[in-house]
Amino acid sequence: MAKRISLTRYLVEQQRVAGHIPSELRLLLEVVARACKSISQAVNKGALGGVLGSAGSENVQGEVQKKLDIIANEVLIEANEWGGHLAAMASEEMDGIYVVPNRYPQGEYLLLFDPLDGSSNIDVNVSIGTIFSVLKKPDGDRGVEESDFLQPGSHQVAAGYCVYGPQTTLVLTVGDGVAMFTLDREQGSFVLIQENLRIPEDTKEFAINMSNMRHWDEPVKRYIDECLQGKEGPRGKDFNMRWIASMVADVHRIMMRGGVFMYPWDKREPNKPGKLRLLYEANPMGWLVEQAGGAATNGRQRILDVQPTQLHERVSVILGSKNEVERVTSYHSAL
Ligand code: AHM
Ligand code: MG
Repeated sequence: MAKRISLTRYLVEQQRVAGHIPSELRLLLEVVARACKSISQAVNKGALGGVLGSAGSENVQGEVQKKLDIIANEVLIEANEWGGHLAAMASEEMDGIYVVPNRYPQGEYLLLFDPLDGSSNIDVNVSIGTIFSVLKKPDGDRGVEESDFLQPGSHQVAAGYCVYGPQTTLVLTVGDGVAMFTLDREQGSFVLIQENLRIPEDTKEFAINMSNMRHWDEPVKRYIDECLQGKEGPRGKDFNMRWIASMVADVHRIMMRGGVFMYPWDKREPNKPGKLRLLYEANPMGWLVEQAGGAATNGRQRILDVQPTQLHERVSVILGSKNEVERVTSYHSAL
């Protein structure tokens, strides 16, 4: 029987053999994975666990919070606050940062997350997930501040997501390619399925919410219009479309078989750069995609180079198969 490599062993090897991660970061990632297992269990129980439906509250972005948004947020906070590896956390579901309480030792890392991405899919039993990003606190000697989180994505030291779908799958990078693990429910551990995930450079599949078409900018309209013309159009090939409305599930499909994902700026709220959040959605996904040989831009700039100015800042997102992302990006500069 083929040797099974657990997440724990993979991380120990990353630390010991490859020297990619210090032990504190390894522990942090183990704790995040453990929290994802708990969230996966809650998701699986669904109505039987009383976890479906609205929590009757709104987050800082004015979105209605689902019970599972709050549960997942609490699971991640409780799992991570006492281990001594973190200084603070930030989440889509919390207005400000969560500083590790004084009763626990403070570490040097910052953890950012979207605890339950794809919230609109929770109650209809469609794939959802957790997205996370790890940064280092810039100055080790003073107390942590919100501005410490405002680092470009290129500073991330680890990033990943966990999809709660037909399988629970964790996808991770520490800057040395992308590895994928599936949760073995009987054993209670994540098992390595594939190392060095590669996204094909070309694709015939795009993911975008087509109902927003009338609000898009010209470059995005042009790209999608050319895809829709299929074999008879300038691209000379037919395209397929998928939109799950869970970024985590759409990105996972792209990790597996390629494609381009877009949530671009649009005219509905011209002052907002887009719908998705830079620090805990676009940056971790952008880095994972780049680590798998793909590309991620906001149409004008590499996402990982965007200098954040706010914790919950939004950004236009175009990511996935390299050649397609470059094409959409070139249409922006052609204007
Ligand atoms: P969420 O983090 O509140 O779930 O919102 C982000 C989600 C993404 O996962 C997904 O790509 C997008 O919102 C879907 O938006 P829409 O409903 O406009 O298609
Ligand atoms: Mg989200």
